Amino acid sequence: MHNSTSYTLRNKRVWVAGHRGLVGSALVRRLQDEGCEILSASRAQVDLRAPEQLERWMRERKPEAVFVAAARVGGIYANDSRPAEFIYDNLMIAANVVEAACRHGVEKLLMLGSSCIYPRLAPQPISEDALLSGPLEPTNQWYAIAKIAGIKLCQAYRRQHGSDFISVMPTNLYGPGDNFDLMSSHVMPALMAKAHDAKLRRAPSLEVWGTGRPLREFMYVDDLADGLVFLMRHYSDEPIINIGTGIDLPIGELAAMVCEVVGFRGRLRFDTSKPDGTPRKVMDVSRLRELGWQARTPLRQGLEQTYRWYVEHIVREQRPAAVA
Ligand code: GFB
Repeated sequence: MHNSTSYTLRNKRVWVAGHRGLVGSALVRRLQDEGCEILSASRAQVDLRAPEQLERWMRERKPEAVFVAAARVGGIYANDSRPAEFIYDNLMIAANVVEAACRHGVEKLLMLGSSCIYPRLAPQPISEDALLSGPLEPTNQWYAIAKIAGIKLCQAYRRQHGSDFISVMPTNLYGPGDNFDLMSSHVMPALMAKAHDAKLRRAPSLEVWGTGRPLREFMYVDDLADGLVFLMRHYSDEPIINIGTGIDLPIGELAAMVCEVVGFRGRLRFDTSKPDGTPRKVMDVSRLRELGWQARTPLRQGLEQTYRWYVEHIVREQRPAAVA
């Protein structure tokens, strides 16, 4: 594998597409240490699904490096119930940003994918070679297809135009800046919001979707941001790269750990009318380890940090204003 160790972000104009999201906001935090100029485009300024808006913005701002963290994302229910949005928005974002980056001579681009691009029953831990080797998980196949298109766009532009575009596949993420809305969020923020609410109401139990048996791997988003900057600097090749912790646990155990962190002592109730999704999804992260990077934050510590952020930012904002 050919790796370049020469790319530097120092003094570069670096565009974080999706800077308000979970990943994008962590990247903005991490990039403060890189001595670069961070560019961002609000949704009101540029709709990334509209090529002409993007074209104008690129001409004005001239980014030299791009992290593509903009996407329509959500948990199992959002993916399953809004398939058109998940496939259309993500396809358009990927195609428009890659094409515009090539046309405007962007030096380096990092496209974010997802572990759900791999077949539902891929051998575990999932290696990068499992891509397109079997049928996808039905609940998120729409999102997965768009993310696979994102990978293929980067590979095609690398081959035809020599663009230095790479793709990175993160595992399930969590951390400060996550979406805590119960109907659209991923499992971790949903459980945290439910446990917090159940604690305040002194409820006897908390509802967990599905059987609690599916296995998932969770990575703290600030670790991810650090790994992405590492790859931006040290990786330059066509094959995709997984990023994760390599450690998974059953959803039931995650729920118990979240309850402990939040301080909710009731029972867990499993609603088996809700889907489980993929039975297991743990990344093989050996390629990234060989390159010289690994995740740092243990799950328990990451959950504690996230809960502090949740109380500070979400609970406080929801509190009704004091009557004057
Ligand atoms: O995080 P999650 O929504 O997405 O759900 P996926 C993970 C597991 O947690 C599933 C269970 O088995 C859910 O049934 N779960 C238990 C819950 N309680 C809850 C709850 O209150 N809320 C939610 N949301 N889940 C997503 C994909 O799959 O993974 C995305 O749909 C993306 O496209 C993301 O790839 C990384 O891990 O199943």
